[in-house]
Amino acid sequence: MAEDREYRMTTPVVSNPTGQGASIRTQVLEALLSAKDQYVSGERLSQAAGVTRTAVWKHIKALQEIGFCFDSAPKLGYRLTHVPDLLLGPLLTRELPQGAVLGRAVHWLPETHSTNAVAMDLANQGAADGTLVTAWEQQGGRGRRGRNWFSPRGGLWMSFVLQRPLALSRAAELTLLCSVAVRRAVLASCGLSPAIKWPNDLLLDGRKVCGVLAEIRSDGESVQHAVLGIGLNSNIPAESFPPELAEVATSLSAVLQQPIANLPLAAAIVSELEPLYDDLAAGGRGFQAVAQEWRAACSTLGKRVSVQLTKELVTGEAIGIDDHGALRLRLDTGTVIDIHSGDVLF
Ligand code: BT5
Repeated sequence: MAEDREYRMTTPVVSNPTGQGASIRTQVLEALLSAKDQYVSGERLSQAAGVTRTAVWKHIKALQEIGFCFDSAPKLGYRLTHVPDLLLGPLLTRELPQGAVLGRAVHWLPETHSTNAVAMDLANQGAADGTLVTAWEQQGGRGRRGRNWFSPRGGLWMSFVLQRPLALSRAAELTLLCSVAVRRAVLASCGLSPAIKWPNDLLLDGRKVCGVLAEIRSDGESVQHAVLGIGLNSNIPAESFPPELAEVATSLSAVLQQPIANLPLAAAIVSELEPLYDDLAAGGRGFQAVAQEWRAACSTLGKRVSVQLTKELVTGEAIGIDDHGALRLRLDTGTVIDIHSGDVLF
């Protein structure tokens, strides 16, 4: 029974994405997917997954609970007739470019507190570079500075474990590169062109559609490992945002007035992010290489803005961004300051 717990809807918080249940589910699913629309016998499934036929049946039931549909026939076994648009490893991997590092291991959780928290645990345990944690919904999705991230079913909630060595001075570029990657993916997949608000917001019609949260573990000089979290409101009906977000948040489906397929969108994000991460981790140009594109999309530059720092609010003109992503602000006194972390208020 233990293996079923991982994807039972009523399970409160799943903290073991690498558990046995997940790997059996992957094997059962892969055997069914590779048979295309042919039947696979219970016997073959039980051999493929190394479990009893009763255990296979339980996994089939659990897969049904999350939206898979099957035909089953007494002598023939099971045949997949419908695959849900969920970021499960066997489904996402099929969409990824061959040899992609990002997403080479995928842990999908029906519900969790925060994919960033799970990914950081895995990173601390030595999970491979590129390991991806995704969830159907998060109960404690987190933003920067302890803020909450509203994460119901329908959105893309993804956190990558990044293990390649990186100088601490370059860590801020991760967020900026990620915004560029998501923006490109949204443009290619949905034809929408979000604006970038420094440092980590993507906006559509002035409302936030995506946020990025990079968290790092560092020895003071270099990044030991990082978790790069992406929260993209793909399929969230406008009316389901809570009152405090109703005026400031939006989703791709709300703007386009049609559902969005999450699997190809997630694959597009990975395809865009991979070369940018490669370049940064190899000590390449990093943010500099995409700075022009970033600036062209940025809604912060050239504006008079107030920036909330940890302890004070500063106001001035946003005149630029440096090579590592700091926001350059000309204060009303004429002094120019570089801001590494803060919240822009228009
Ligand atoms: C962010 O923080 O924008 C980073 C959000 C990162 C979320 C992802 S989801 C996958 C991964 N796992 C996690 O636990 N987190 C990451 P920040 O700039 O601090 O913005 C937070 C603010 O955005 C909140 O205070 C709200 O005002 C607003 N907000 C919360 N949920 C939102 C949503 N779904 N859509 C738009 N705005 C939202």
